[in-house]
Amino acid sequence: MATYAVGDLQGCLEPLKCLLKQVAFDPKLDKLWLVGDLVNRGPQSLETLRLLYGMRESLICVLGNHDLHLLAASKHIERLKKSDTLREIIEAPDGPVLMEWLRQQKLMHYDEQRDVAMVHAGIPPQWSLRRALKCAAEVETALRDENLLPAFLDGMYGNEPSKWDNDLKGVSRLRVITNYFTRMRFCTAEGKLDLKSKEGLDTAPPGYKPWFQHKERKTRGLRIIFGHWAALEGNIHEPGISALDTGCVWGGSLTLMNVDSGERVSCKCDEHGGLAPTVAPPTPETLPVNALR
Ligand SMILES: [Mn+2]
Repeated sequence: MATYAVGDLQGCLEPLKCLLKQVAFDPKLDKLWLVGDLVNRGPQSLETLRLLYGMRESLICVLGNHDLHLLAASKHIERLKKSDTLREIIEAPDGPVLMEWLRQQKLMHYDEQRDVAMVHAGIPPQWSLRRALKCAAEVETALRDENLLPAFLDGMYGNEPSKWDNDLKGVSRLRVITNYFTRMRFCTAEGKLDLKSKEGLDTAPPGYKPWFQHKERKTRGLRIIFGHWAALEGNIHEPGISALDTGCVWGGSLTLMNVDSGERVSCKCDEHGGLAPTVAPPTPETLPVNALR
């Protein structure tokens, strides 16, 4: 019985299957945590969702920006961008069931026993664990409520307000919460977001840092698992913080981590998010028949 967390799948079905096989994942015994961005950009978003839905009892899932974008695009197809590969889900006969399942997922998971949290992008430095869970619950409520959902999805896009304020109301309040949990990379110690920079740790705009590097961060000491930031390539050296997005859809790899031991395995992806061909072992040089005797 093991608990694993896997990085951003983005429709990379074959690399996911490769990882599950590597750890001999048993859905009856084991648990799989998903850091979000289950779909989009990769080659098999629909089939990935189908596989996950089939094993939903074994999953814990937080939503990423691409998952929320799918939900919004399913209501207004014109929201699809050229680079999106989500249409196959929206048009599939089982699309509504799959998206209904997605809508029930969380923005933040907290495992009390392990004292581990999982989010797609991060938790802003000025938020305590308690505050983060409360804010995640506000968005989760809007997602699950038929009456609140359309206004949330309509108002979800945009970079403002760039900073949390307790007095924010309505969709702008939900928007900044959603941006923290699903889009954040760099911010100030007070939680002012820069949503434009997407590259590595050393590319922070002046005055900004990766969200997890602020000394003042209130969740220091809490273990946090996150995805979203492919440019980190899974390499950060921040105690307790695990970055799992290793850029499967960008020719990197898909990474799975044992939540308790921290042990990682990965499967190499090709530049389209398929499984990279394994390098064949070198064949012994053809020997003359006599030499084999
Ligand atoms: Mn993302």
